[in-house]
Amino acid sequence: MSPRYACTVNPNPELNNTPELGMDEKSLEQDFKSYYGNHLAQDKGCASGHYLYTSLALTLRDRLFERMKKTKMAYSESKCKQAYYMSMEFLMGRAMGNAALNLGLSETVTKAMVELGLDFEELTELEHDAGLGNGGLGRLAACFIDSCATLQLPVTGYGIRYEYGMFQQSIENGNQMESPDHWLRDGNPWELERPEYTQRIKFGGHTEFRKNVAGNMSVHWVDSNDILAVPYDLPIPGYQNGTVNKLRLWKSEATDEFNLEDFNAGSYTEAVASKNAAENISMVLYPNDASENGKELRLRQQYFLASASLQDILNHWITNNGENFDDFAEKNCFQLNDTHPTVGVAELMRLLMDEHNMGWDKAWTIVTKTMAYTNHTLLPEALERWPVHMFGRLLPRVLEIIYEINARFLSEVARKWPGDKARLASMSIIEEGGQQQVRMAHLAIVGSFSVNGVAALHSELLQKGLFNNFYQLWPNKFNNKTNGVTQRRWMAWCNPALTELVSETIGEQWVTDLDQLKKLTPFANSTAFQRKWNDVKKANKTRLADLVKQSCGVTFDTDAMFDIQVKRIHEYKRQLLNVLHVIHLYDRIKRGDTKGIVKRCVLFGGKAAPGYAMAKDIIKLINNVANVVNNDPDVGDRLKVVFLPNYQVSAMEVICPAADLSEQVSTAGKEASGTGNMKFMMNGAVTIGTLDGANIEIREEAGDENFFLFGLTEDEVEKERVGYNPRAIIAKDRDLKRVVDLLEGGHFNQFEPNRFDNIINAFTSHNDPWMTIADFRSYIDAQHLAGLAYQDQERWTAMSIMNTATSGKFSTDRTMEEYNNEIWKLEKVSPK
Ligand code: 26Q
Repeated sequence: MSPRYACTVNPNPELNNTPELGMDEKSLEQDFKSYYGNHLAQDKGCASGHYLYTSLALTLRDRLFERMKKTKMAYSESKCKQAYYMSMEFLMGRAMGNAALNLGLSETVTKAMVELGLDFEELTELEHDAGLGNGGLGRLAACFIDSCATLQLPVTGYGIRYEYGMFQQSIENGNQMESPDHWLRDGNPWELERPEYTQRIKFGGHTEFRKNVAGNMSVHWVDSNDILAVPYDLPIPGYQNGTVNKLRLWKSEATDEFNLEDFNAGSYTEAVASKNAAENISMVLYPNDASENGKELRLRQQYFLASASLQDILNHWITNNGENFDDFAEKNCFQLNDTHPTVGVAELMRLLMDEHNMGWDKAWTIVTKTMAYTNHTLLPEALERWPVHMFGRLLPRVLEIIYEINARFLSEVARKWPGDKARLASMSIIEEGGQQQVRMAHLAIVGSFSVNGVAALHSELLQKGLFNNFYQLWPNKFNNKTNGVTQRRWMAWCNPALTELVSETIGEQWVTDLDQLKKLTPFANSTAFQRKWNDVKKANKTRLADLVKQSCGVTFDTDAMFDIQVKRIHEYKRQLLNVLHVIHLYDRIKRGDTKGIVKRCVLFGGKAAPGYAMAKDIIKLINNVANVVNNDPDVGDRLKVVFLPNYQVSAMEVICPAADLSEQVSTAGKEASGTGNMKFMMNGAVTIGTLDGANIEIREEAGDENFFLFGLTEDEVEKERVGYNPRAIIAKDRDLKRVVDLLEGGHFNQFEPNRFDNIINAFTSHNDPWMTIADFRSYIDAQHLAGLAYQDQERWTAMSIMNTATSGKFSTDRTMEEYNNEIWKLEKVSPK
């Protein structure tokens, strides 16, 4: 433990009797003024919004920490089992609106601010997004911990406090530009540094085997380069229930004994400068949403997270139980968010054996009773692998343990399938041949008692395909947990007008029991209710149109259908298919074939991994097509297209309430679940989608008549691959032929010859893994039907209402109940 802030006996118990904070308008106003004038020392000379924002944030934060202490006390007094959500990403977005909502202070704060001549909503917009994640997986972690706090489940999040989050995206001449997101520059009022819980993390060095006086062998990891992990806690409030859980994020720091050699050789400055290497570890989030394999810094980050978190949890255990670990597995559970923190399987073995003198079998029993693994991808190329030589150089002791885990595991496989060498090789944690690699997914499955996918189809495909060997060995480990999103942020906070309408119609219970939305069903065809519903949608569309005007300079007509695809840019997500449809509409308008065409505003948004050339080409194509379409007088306001730069959580809060049509068009079998699809559905958008990921369950809930289905099924995709000939399909489809001719003729790249050749080559290839052309016709037809449906206002509004009404399943409250009932088995604890 760090000598900094070492705990001493508190001499005065009075200090622990903090007076309770007021929750009324006057108290908030008073605290606000005190923070503004005293803590931040503002006077009439300044009018920076930053200080106003910070004053309110600190006022709310006090009330969160007050409840966080009580929650911690309740957990510790009840000695309850606890779960830890370990994730390299927590895509939190902004905290202020959520804090006010969950503290039950939305109205009070709004009024208090009015008293001070301020606008609460405007203040919330001054907050920088906490962009500590890439996309779905990171935002899922944020929704999960929100729901856990609301359900009063004792769950703590563990992650990394990146100095730089997801990069900021801007568009120059149609191209994505990246710039660093220094989100902590202006300070972060929501976090609390906890140096007294600092942990020490080892890297490098080597191992030594020693015999003690009793003749027992012990292993020592020596000559390592250590760094420190300093925790910062963020409060995670439940919805108006007194519970505030915590998210603990680790920052790396140098130890003070860094580079003693340099130091003693008189190189004081060089020694101090080498602090940099240590502090690098938590410097930046890797901006890839599919794996970028083999980067040493990334492995350092993963081990840093796993080791710091496990040591923290073991220290806490020892404080309460001493070195007796008999009940440890009954009281603790680790949920691994993908394989990213999976080195923790071997690290927990190391800590128990090397630091706490436990034997292998006992330690292994603890590990395999406490670890649970969630998989988020079906793309084999996205499975994490680490070169053995790098692993061994960085984490020598951990690699030894992985070898031992593997040896014991392979002998179990050999017992079940004697002589089956091929199976042994394919299941081994170590991949042989060429350069040896550690397969992290195999380590996760072997070390966990539970392995889950994130939607029904995804979990089924894991069992049938990717992990079939493991499924045959341990069928009972495998299960499904369909994703969700929190309706507090994704409806109550981001769509206040809809919230008011829904609550006045069916009551407020849906905020913590989303199935209540079913009660909207009888209103789906009511003229009066439809009118109100449309007014809400219209106001939300106006808000988005303002944002689009401001960021892209394009005017969106709010009578038009808002057709939206926002998500990371990836070939499997097929933004390209959407662009082909846009070009098709443009072509029809140009040739005067406008029958049945509805006015559309098409919006794209999303970031491409900086090294993913094809994804960046797709962004360029979208922008070039937008440029041509938006500036063609023949098109007018029939069709508008924009690429909204810098898509992030706070942008989605404006986008999803305004959507009419939600584009979920991935190649079947490739999108594990999707969660944007759920946010759109909740806010009354109708989905056009393939039978992929959670779309399947969305359609089951909404009903076929409230969903525009198209495309090959996962089975059909695999069959179509044989003899797939996109050129033949293009030749036979006149609409498609015209679209491809426009592209090949350079219509969208007049001054940049060959700019889109890579894209054209990709979708016309026999080996196109994403089968874009195979789904074109069925997509165009479904789009046409969606357009016709939109023209029938009443029908469309009923579809919209029915989507919201049937979205109950997609609350993370339901997801978390399932994790808890089937994996964690925690009891709910409420603070006094
Ligand atoms: C791995 C190694 C090195 C660098 C980066 C990575 C990395 C980082 C992020 C790999 C993957 C991710 C993120 C994956 C992700 O967001 N997956 C999505 O997870 C959602 C929540 O379950 C699903 O809804 C989506 O279908 C899935 O694509």
